[in-house]
Amino acid sequence: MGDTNREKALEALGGFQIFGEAVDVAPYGTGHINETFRATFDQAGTPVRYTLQRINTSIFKDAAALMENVRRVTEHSRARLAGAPDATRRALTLVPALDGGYLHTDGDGNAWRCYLFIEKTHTVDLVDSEKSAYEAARAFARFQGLLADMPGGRLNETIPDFHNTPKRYAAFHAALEADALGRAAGATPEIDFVLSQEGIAGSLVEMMASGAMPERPTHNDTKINNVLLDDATGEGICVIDLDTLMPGSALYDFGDMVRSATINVEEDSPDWRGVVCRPEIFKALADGFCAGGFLTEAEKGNLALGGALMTLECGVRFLTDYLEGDHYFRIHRPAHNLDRCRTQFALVRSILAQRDELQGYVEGRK
Ligand code: ADP
Ligand code: GN1
Ligand code: MG
Repeated sequence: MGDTNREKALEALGGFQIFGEAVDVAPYGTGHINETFRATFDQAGTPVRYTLQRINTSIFKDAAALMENVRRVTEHSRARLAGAPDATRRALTLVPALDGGYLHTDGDGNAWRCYLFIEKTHTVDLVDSEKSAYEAARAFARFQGLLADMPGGRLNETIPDFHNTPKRYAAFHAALEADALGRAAGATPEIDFVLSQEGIAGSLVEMMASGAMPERPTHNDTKINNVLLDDATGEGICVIDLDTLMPGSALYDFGDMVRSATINVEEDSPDWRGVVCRPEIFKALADGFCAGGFLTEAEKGNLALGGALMTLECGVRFLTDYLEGDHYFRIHRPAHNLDRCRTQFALVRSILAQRDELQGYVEGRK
């Protein structure tokens, strides 16, 4: 980490109601948008850890509206967990800023928030067992259950049209047309694949517009590493990364789990030619998510489609960003976004090739 980032993070910690002395601050996690740090404070001889995050406000344009969602959901979760001895491990706890709110804005206008660090948990980037997949999906289903009875009306839309796949296609077409960096010629197979799949892009938004698919408060970034798994038991105990809480579809949430968990390599692996959707992981996800007991027949009937669609959409977003010059997703090497879109498109192919079998499994469970 550059010293400047560390200094900025240390300075930002001073904006929160945390006591004791900061003894360590280091970048944490593998997210593409925000900056996450883990900070350790010495509190009268006891080390206490926190998660500090700088919100990317060029993407989340209204940090206050975002934090309002996070506050509502974390408070509601805590109320529902009341009495549980481990309630602070099962819901995120925001640390108040000095002004009593939950957002600290530094002198440069950066927006920061801070959570208690939940100890003795881990996350997985690449799922290594059916149990982890089941546990993560079960945790997201429980989270859906929590959101369902949250008072106070609709959540704020932190990124409008976030999972509107046709609009993602429109942005892709604009980027292709502009080809600002002359990168399109080097991405012909990927561009052709995107064009070949445009027929399914509108399926979910159409079902939602017709009322066939219900709108729900959803997480919208159900990447598998956004669930904390208990170190001792492997149980999915806490859903994190709440920036994209918004009204949406359960299929967005299930679909992004399929995208991030059934793949057999890391999201940015150059080995995209060997990418497959692991059916046993899909089945574990379906078991865990359906255990929530809230899905309608229309939702259950489209779980495999949701997986294909969310994976396609994410690939389209990576490719669009590549064509536009990598201004959205943080990259760590040239053509990183091109590698990312390749794994996604290979996964879409594999999901679609197995679609009947995957969906057949869900029908068999009904
Ligand atoms: P990003 O937007 O960068 O993905 P996350 O909120 O997902 O941000 O945090 C990044 C990583 O930090 C997570 O994958 C998880 O490993 C860890 N993490 C985040 N919040 C906590 C927390 N409160 N307790 C423990 N670990 C956390
Ligand atoms: C981003 O920040 P992170 O890594 O949790 C993105 C998701 C993508 C994901 C792909 C706000 O999530 O939509 O699915 O990358 N988040 C945002 O890895 O765009
Ligand atoms: Mg995350």
